[in-house]
Amino acid sequence: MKNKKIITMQDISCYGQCSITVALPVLSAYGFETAILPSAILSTHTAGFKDFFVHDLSDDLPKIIAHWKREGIKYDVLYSGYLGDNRHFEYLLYIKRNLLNKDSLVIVDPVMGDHGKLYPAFGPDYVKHMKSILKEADIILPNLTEACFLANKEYKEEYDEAYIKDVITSLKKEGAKTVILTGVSYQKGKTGVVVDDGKYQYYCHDKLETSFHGTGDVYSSSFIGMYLKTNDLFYSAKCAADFVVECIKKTVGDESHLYGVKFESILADFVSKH
Ligand code: PXL
Repeated sequence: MKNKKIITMQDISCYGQCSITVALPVLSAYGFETAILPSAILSTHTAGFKDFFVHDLSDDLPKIIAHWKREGIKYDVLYSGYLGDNRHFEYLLYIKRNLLNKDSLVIVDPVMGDHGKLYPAFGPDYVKHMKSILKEADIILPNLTEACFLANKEYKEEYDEAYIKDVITSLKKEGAKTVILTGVSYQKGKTGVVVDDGKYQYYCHDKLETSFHGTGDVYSSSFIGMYLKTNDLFYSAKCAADFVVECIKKTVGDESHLYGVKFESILADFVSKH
């Protein structure tokens, strides 16, 4: 799957190591050309910072997309993350229908929340819109919070495999095809990722005590880079989890760095070894 051209739709959080400032370096390190459709520009991400500045780009996006259409620009992979406005779902559909090459891939990270709660910018209406695009994606990459909102299931801190399988079944009823569900923990000190493309597989790894913002974006971007490189779903899901763990290890202990993970210094080495 070499030479695939990616378009990623998500915000630019100028500071904070998430969304586009993570996706671009990670996907470049895997060797993939990545264009951006920035949904909004924020001074920082919205979790953990107060009084952040937001400039919504919803009115501008149709002009960017229309120009691409006039130029005949096409992409092989559409990767969406934090969107931020209900209109962005229409734009995503338009790109899928008009600006993708044959045999393209649509990957949706339904970024909406964490730890059982939606992020501050989102409410039930946003969840409804996100639900409506599940059937458009080849692969979705929710964390457990997002999966529960999308599947209309109660979010639990403790659960068993039957609960996770029930959440996945409900996501599939909503139209999801391949589900990669992160943050699935069946025992203390461990967490992992479930990959379900018809076959259920689970990769379990150590859970580090400290959690950092933006690790979902590091996960999704490195999953996509690895998947485009290897075409191996489970291996890519596993490698992305290992990479996030390495990034967290690298960041723990630096009290001045609580907003994102320090992925930069270990990225090239990780990519070259896998
Ligand atoms: O990492 C997800 C994310 C991306 N972009 C913005 C966010 C968040 C999570 O809070 O606020 C603006």
